[in-house]
Amino acid sequence: MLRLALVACFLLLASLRAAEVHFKFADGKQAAVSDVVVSLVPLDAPAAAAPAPVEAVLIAQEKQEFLPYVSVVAVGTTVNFPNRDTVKHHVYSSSKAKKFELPLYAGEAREAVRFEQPGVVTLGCNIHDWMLAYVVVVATPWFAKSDADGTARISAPPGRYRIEMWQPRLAAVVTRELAVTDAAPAAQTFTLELGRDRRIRRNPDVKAGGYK
Ligand SMILES: [Cu+2]
Repeated sequence: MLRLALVACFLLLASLRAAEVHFKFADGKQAAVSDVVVSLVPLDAPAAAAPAPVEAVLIAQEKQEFLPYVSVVAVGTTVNFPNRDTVKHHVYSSSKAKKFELPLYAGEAREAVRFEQPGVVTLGCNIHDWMLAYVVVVATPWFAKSDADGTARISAPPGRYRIEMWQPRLAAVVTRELAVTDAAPAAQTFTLELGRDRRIRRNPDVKAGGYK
């Protein structure tokens, strides 16, 4: 009992020590950039072990699109791929960080997929060429994805970190260093040089996905 109380105290103190870092991402024209995966990799040893992911993540297929387009998960996370369409999908990835295949199926996928290696995993469907999504697997518990306003928040204990940023339209991962302190939330603003959107355009009457 005492031990439990001590652990609870420790966890409380640890959470109190976390500071929230605010991120804001824009492109060269000052437009907000969504779907930026940002993670903090501690530079001061010893790095805290990533807590075991508790929830399974869902990447659905809806209106013949993956939803969401970009996901970020910690190493060891299990992802389910429910098919909510009336047509069948054949989900696959041939990325180095995770090769897998869910042969043609309807409804719930037969098996969940566990992502064990850090890296960017590109998802496709063998039937629908335009279906494209990404799972970014990170080896740190401190990560987030920017929303439509181009903002993201991460709560992390004070210390020095390497910020890693990735977005489907970035040529490579962008890194910076950051010192997280107990002081007022630090706003981090980044201008990202984006390449073209690789998604295949569908019929503009189809109001699915985020085509621009
Ligand atoms: Cu499909």
